Amino acid sequence: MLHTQHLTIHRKDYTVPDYLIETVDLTFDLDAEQTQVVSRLAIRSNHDRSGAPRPLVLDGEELTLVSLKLDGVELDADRYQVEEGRLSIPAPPESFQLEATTRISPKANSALSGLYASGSMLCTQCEAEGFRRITYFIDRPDVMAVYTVTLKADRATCPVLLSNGNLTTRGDLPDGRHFATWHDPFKKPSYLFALVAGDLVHISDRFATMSGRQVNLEIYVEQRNREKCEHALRSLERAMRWDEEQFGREYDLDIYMIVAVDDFNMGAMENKGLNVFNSRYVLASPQSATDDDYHAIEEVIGHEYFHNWTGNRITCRDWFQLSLKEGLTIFRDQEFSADMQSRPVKRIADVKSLRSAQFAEDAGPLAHPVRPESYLEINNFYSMTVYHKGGEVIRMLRTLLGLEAFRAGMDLYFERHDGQAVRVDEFVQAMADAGKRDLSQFMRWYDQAGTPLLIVSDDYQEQTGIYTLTVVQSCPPTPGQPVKEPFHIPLAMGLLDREGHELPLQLEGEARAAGTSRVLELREGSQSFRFVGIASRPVPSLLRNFSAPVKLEYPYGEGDLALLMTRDSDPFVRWEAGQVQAVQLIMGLVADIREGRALSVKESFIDSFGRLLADEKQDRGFLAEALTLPLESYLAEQMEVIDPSAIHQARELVRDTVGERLREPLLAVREACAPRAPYRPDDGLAGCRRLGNLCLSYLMATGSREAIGLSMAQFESADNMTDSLGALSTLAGCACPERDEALGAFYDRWREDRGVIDKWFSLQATSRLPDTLERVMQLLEHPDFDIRNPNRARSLIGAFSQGNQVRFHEEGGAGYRFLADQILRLNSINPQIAARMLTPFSRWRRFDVGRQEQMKKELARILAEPGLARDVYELAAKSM
Ligand code: 0A1
Ligand code: ZN
Repeated sequence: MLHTQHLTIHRKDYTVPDYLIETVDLTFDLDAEQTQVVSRLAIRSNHDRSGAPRPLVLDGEELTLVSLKLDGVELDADRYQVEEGRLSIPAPPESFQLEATTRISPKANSALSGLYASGSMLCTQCEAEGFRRITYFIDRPDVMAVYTVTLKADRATCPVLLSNGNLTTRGDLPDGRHFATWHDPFKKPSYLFALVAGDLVHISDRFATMSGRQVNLEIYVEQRNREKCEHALRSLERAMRWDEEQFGREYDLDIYMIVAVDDFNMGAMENKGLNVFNSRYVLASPQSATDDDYHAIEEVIGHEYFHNWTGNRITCRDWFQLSLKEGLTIFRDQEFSADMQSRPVKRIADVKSLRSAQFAEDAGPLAHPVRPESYLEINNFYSMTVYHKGGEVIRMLRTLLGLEAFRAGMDLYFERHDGQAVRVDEFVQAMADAGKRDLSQFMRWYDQAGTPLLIVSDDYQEQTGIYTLTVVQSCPPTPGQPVKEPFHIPLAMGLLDREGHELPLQLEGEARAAGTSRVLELREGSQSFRFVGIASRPVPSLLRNFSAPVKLEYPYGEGDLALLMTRDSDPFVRWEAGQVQAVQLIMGLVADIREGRALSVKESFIDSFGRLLADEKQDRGFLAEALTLPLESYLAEQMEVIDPSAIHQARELVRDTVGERLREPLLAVREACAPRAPYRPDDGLAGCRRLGNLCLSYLMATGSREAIGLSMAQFESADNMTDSLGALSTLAGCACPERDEALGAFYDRWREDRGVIDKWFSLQATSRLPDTLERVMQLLEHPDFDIRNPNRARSLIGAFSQGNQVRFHEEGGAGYRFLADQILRLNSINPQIAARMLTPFSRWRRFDVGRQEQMKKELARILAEPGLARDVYELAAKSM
């Protein structure tokens, strides 16, 4: 049972707010030590006043109240109550102005929620419930108001003063201070409020929207980062154009600002007209950023921009609807990235991350529906499920409706709900109306947790030419949901004959075939589909483009997989067939290791790997994905009881064997991928670099002097971070003298660059060498380690515990003790980050009894801590 001191919030308890706030006028006297906030709210009653008026209850945390006036008159102390968390006025008038003056301390705010200091600047983070740490307010997303904000600060240290909307006036004040006033004409919920003050420089450009309006685009950074914003700016322009072209959505203010801050809990925040970004998703230079960094920046810039319509113009009625904006915006940013890069490679990357992180979440004690039923701390629900499974749910809607009806559904949603705070239901209804479809069963995707399993079997009758596919769906129990109803699932598929030709797909009763790829709609526990006119037993190509977030089982033979891998028209299925082969091989070896049998890697695997490697026609980026073995974390998901060391040993054996047996082709492909010209991030060669580095990593798996020499040479000569890091990561995993030499040189070169030093910490934390934990502990003492900086904490503690399965789960439990110690340190500094670090402990049930006991012991130690933050308490208690 969960503790009573923490209140559980239930979705079913939603009621409309008793009061609404129409306008908000804020004046900030900014100072890092102590900031004064004067708030003037125009409030009106929103309940039936024929009976007694209801109390006005305002949220407020860590605020010092200086004065409170109602319609200009100071309120006597007996007319209101202040307790931790809220301020109430028992019987206010029907409509009135409330003026509250409060004091806050940005510098003391290490939780990075509300107004806080990052380096020399002041900035805010209000989602989900940070606004109440700035001033008293009805801090919920269905209270939408028009904001006018005046910022006052010291002119010398804070020349730049920014808030949402348009700048209306600015000027000087006595004592070396100055002010700026901003007005945002769009009604918005408090979580979208933002301010930034500091000594910043900006780069800018003009953007002409599709209707011809001019918009100023401005990216603000600290002086030393001025040269690193170009890519972010171009990404923003691409995102703006893309949203116009794909969704007909135009930007709506005269200015769009992005500010990069070094201390930030998440990736970035979509505040209206003033995005605040974790600097890692803004700053890039060709020498210091990898190809992946460039792509991630483009994606996150797109994500926050797309929120302007899916999140800001139409927002969430309550936080249970979070996926309304997040799932939809993830889907939009994935599509944007797919259009900017390679669509198949992007889809594969997204599926990999969904499977390794979201499927694991869905299979554990923290499993929750895309639209949860209850929470203690909403910050804990910014989860893989709400975001990425939520994105897959939108994708399924598009698959079911088709492109045209889906677009019509989006248009209808914008038309109906612009300016409103709505539920997921309103979105799905717009889709149902535009597509003329009944989506009531589809809603189960929002309400039932767990990853459905599809068991597919088939039957072929030569005499009749009928091929029958039978699909049985089920979904395992999850906390609070022992029994599941069948989902409405789009299963995209095709059939291949033995030569690999795609067969026309005609279901019994249909007049003619409908192409060679189609979407079967599953709605029942068990369903059969009868295809006619099939001349010989086909190989089914299933779940094309990963058309649903499900697990699928079909008894493929080795020949079937080889056929799909080389001949299927769908790149995802081609990639997946290779992964299934690799999983089968590695899991076979895991069994051999556990049974003490002799180990050898099947010839046929090396042969097919070699053939793929030699295939010059394949896109390089796709080939790199196809030749990458499944992650240890994904392999772990395939085991009843996870054996991290056997998984690691088996996977390493395969890598070593490939490196040994395919030495020559690996050398040749790497050579062919070697740079011919100076690096440019947009030279279209990212796939080539990935493949070259992958070849190097296979060669390095053998530990040969030759490979170490190649790695060192690449490390020393690389003119870009992708190749430098590609080499260094292999060296960081190598028990050779070059390891410390290279790590030392890298540090010396990059010590002034925070983003790169984060990578330096991560590389060491994810090294598979046996001394890694010892190293990590030493790195905690490194002068550059700062647990208060979320990126740095993640780069060491997070990377080790979430990216190094074999070393974290090492027998003896030292990794667990280390993590629990760090979580307890973080608990009092930054509860959100502390809570996110708990994930590995939530998986304890999947391990052997010894590890279970050790992990539970650490969870108990965390739970016994006095003053545990709600964020940490919720996840630790639910994990137990
Ligand atoms: N809405 C942002 C994510 C975000 C959520 C919470 C934050 O602070 C607790 C910060 C950012 C997005 O989806 O990008
Ligand atoms: Zn988002």
